[in-house]
Amino acid sequence: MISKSMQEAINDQINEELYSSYLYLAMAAHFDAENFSGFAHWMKVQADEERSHAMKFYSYIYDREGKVTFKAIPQPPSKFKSPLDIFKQVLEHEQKITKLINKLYELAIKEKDYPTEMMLHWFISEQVEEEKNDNEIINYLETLGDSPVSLMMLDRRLAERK
Ligand code: OFO
Repeated sequence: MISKSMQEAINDQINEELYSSYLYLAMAAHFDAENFSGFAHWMKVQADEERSHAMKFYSYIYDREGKVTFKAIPQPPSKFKSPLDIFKQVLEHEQKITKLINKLYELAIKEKDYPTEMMLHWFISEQVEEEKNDNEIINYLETLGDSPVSLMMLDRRLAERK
């Protein structure tokens, strides 16, 4: 059975994942409003992934005979700046999530909660992948600039995300 402290920490992480989903959906809504359908698609896929992260934690709590409790999800921003600025915001957000996942891992070590350590390995690798993806897009935007042509090219590329 999962400890009360670990259950609470994972419930807090579920809230963070759901907020991440909401944040990326807000970014998708911004890009759709700006007619960047590829950027919007990328953000919608990311929003779905974040919800699936929340659900991984949700299922894990029940696998360990715990209970999920939800807290309010904060309102995401509705005003955004340039695509480069938005992806820098995404990276910053993911770096915060990485720190939170690491904290959960530290708690698992402290409590000698080996199953939670194992479960978190997936999230630790996932954070490496997410930060890498964000950095690639930031590098593209910094190298090629934000001229209409380079933004259109990137929009087409991001539309291909599965
Ligand atoms: Fe964006 O990552 Fe979830 O955990």
